[in-house]
Amino acid sequence: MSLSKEQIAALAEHLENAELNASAVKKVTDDYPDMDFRDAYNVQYEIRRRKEARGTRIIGMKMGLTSRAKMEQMGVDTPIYGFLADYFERAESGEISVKDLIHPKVEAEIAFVTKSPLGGPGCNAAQVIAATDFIMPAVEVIDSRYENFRFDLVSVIADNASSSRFFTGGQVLAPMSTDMRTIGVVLEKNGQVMEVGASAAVLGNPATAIAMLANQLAERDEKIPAGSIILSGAITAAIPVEAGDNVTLRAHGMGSVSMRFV
Ligand code: 0L1
Ligand code: MG
Repeated sequence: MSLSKEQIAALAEHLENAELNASAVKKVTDDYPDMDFRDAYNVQYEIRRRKEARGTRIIGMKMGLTSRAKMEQMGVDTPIYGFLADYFERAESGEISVKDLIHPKVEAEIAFVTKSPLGGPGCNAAQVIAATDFIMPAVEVIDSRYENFRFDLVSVIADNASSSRFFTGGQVLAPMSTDMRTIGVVLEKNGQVMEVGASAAVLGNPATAIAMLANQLAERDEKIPAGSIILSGAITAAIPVEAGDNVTLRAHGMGSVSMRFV
């Protein structure tokens, strides 16, 4: 299917209003069951355009559904991407207001910060490592705009891959001297260990997820600019959070990132 410009604009407004008003909406495929991936990314890019037109800066990108477990859960074999707006970012040890969100969940990730542009097709993990300034631990707060976090792949792509907020912090590491496959993480909520994992859960190596992003963006004739922050995908399952919760991510050799939900 190929949605018209008017249909793309209407769906982008529908989803962005859901985000800004923190109110869940029905899936976009309920009205457009024949929408395809191209249509879905067109809606996502229209949401991005609306934000930029209001002065929001796009500071990076995220990869989603990068672990085998999450892909199997969704019945898909392709990771997806979304964009990170400036107001998604939160300072380490900061607070986050749940009233601005619908039903937030947190997941443990490794963030990459690039020092030179990365483009595909043919981008590989070695090129990602060469283009990366540093990596650091990150907690992504996902918040699907769809009721009960229920969606299909096309709907979640249109909804900017459930992006909403993220925290980075801890200790930065140089990519050249780090084995990015073996970073162990512990995700705690209110002092209790909720999830543990190793970074190889992300496509065998989180750098591979960044290469995949560069290759996917090449289909739209785009590159990852230098100075981008990129969330490489969840190492752990996502856990729900509510007001009063304290969350800490400990990443081996990279310190910790904490936050409080209010
Ligand atoms: O960051 C993620 O892996 C989430 C991608 C979208 C699917 C979801 O909301 O769980
Ligand atoms: Mg994520």
